[in-house]
Amino acid sequence: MSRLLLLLLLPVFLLSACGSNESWEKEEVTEVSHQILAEDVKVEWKVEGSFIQLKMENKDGKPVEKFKLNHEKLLHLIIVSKDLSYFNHIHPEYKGKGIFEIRNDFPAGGEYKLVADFKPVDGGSFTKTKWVNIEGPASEAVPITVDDNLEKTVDGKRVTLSVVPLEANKELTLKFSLVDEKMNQLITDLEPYLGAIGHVVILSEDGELYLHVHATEGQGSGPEALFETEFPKSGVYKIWGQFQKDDHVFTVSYVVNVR
Ligand SMILES: [Cu+2]
Repeated sequence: MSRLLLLLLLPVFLLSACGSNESWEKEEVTEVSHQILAEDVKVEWKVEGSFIQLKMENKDGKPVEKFKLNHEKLLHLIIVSKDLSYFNHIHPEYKGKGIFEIRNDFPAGGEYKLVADFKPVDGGSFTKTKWVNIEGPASEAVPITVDDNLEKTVDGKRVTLSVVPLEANKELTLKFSLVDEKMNQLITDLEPYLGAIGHVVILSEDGELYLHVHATEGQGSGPEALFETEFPKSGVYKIWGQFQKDDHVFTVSYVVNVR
């Protein structure tokens, strides 16, 4: 009797095992095909005078329409002049259908690098860049010189940067120490800027390498702000640190030579 039952049940077991395995495999496949890779997303850039438009498309030319909030914004746009003397960090408005728009007053004609950071739903953190030529009289290029002193004062705030170690291909920490110059006091009332203690952008001297920088989690409000990154190769880099205090965002920049 029991042998009969076993013979009857065996095919059922085999069938169900096989069936569930098949559907599991199918699920895997669908999930993989859902993931968007950076190379699958293309940005159509349109820059006319001060008007900037970005159109996010997939390989088939269809708009990529859904984005995740990343540091409180759907899209971060960094604009730098070719000599890296001009820097702006702005947030274009989402118009739907994969289109973002904003205006930016370029200070002079000439070449600028535009860097867009965004996260499509079903994708990772993507960075897309574009060199554009802005019409109009160009200003004279400011040569990039390596700072021998990483102490800068902006709007009455003295910000000292230390980078240890200042070497390529090593995980390193950027430490900004902030002092109120007038009061000669440590700044301990930094406000969160884009959901973090600050924002840091790094570009190589030629503007070609853009580094992702992450604020160390769980930091307070000063007087120190820590960030983690890694320089991909030796050379000269410009670093911009952005912080917020008294409702006002200020930017400090440094030029370093990475061994
Ligand atoms: Cu931003």
